[in-house]
Amino acid sequence: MRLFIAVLFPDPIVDSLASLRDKLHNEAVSGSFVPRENLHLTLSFLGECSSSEERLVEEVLDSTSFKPFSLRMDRIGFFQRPDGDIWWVGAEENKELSDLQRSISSSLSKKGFKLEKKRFSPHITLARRVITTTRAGRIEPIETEVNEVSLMLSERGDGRMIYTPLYSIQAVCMK
Ligand code: 2AM
Repeated sequence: MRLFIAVLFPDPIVDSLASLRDKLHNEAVSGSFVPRENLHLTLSFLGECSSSEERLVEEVLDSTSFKPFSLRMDRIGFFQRPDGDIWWVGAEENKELSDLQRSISSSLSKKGFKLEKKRFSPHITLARRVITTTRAGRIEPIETEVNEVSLMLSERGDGRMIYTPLYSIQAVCMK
């Protein structure tokens, strides 16, 4: 099974992301646009895992503790690709998010997972293989609170990706 760890968003935030995706879609010549239910921010991509590895990931999440924090998405941009670019909404520099991502990655590495060494660049992918004249830039900020992290199953079905939450941890509120 193919797994990744992600932050999912409440409906009103997904609505804002989906409307940015729709605007991009309207302006684009072509592209593959992420379905509304698949919009998420990846913290760690694990790739193909066995059931015992899945349990190890759950242990890692169980041992991860974080307080709720706010996250602000403030720009739209793209990663250049030869077959059309990957367009995303980017999050502002955020120490809580980076610390959370680092803590999960380091616990996964200690359990033997080989993770990609790429620098963490928090983003929500809106579309892939995009050909457009849209320009990258600032957006009306979208602000949300992160209080849950989910282990996600990624499957291909009916010609599209289906993402299913398998396990989640909640932020710990401390008074
Ligand atoms: P992306 O949105 O930038 O493509 C599920 O595939 C999630 O894992 C996506 O959010 C994807 O990021 C992320 N991911 C990171 N590395 C990946 C890889 N090597 N292959 C597929 N997905 C990857």
